[in-house]
Amino acid sequence: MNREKSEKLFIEAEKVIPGGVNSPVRAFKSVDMAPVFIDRGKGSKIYDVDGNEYTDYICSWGPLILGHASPIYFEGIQEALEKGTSFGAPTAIEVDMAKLITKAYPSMEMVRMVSSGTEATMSALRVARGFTGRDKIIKFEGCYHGHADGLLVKSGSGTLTFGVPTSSGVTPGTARDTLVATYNDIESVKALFAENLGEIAAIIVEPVAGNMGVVPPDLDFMKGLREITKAEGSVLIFDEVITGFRLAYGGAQEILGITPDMTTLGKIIGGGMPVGAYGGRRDIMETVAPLGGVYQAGTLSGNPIAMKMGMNTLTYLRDHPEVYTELEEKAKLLEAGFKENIEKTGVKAQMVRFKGMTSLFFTDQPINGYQAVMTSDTQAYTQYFKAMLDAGNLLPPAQFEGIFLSTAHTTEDIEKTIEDNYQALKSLK
Ligand code: HOZ
Repeated sequence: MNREKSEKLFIEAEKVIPGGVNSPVRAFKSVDMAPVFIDRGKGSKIYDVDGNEYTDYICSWGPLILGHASPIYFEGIQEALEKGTSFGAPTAIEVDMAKLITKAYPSMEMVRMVSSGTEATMSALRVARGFTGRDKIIKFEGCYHGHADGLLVKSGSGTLTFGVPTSSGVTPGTARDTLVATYNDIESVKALFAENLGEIAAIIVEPVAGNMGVVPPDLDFMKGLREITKAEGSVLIFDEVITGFRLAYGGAQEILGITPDMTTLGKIIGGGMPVGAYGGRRDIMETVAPLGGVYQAGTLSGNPIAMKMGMNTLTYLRDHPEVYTELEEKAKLLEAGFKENIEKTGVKAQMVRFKGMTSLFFTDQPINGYQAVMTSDTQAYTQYFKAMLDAGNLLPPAQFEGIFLSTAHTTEDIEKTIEDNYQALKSLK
């Protein structure tokens, strides 16, 4: 495949943008090649600037649940643009959005819109600290909650890929308040509570881990988190930036049957525009300014164009619950095909699926947490990624990320990807 224009653009980009990209994983560094620069997308397909077509399994890292450039996202957008793009004053659609979210997530009695998932998690933690009057938080090794200082400690996603799970530039003082436990291991959480009695403001967790690749939760572990936070007066925060409106309309909390105190959302709720949200119990959210003393603000928070794209997506999902069975069926098809190929080729790999979320790890270890994930052979992933790209499949350019599907992915798309997967796995031997 000729990717000359992408390669040239990358050389130019590297001169003026750190690493040539505006978000590290996009640099394709861990798969040892120049990134593809995108021109456009339509449905399940994405086209690079050289005119190559790929079936897209990144889907903007989650937001595009209806595929690329679906007319559903754009309904009424022209009229909205003509009214004006930003007012710095409240608009009616923000009330509609808040009503829709609080109805879909009954644990969120009040919600505040922000402009990214990072802002949502950062703000939720500030609120949890303000509410409890405590400083420390617990997160899990390999879980990623955006790039706020206190959350870049033993983090996931790009930080795993680039070997910097704890970022430089995070002060020891900040890092000290972030305690790190082991995902799916409730004993590690109990030990931290025992050592820090009365000091822990919150636990923040991806209820289905998606940022070290997909790691399904152990239900008893998740229940354990609910019990211990309740008993200790700490706030349980579900980071549903990836899982919210993706696993089910009501997110992972609906599927697991666990009610967190606070939830963070992003990605799908913006329909492809930069949007995040945090919310939770009324008594907790009433601490947010101007009602309470926890300050959080934003010029583009609740932006009317972003709200319109988000509402278009969410109302579609609300009115078409079959989307979720459809996505799960597609993920099952991918899972079955990849598993058969692993068996046939004898490559050491694990295909993991939770509802509509999947990951392929190059390891012989069953995937039950961070330790198992980290046994993956990233060299094998690199080779595999390149073979899949050349065959017309855009996968996440890093081992420790999830595969994203959309309603636009057809059975034919997936069947072709399964065949390409077979050839790619075979070429690894
Ligand atoms: N943090 C995202 C992956 N989990 C990557 C975001 C992006 O590069 O667009």
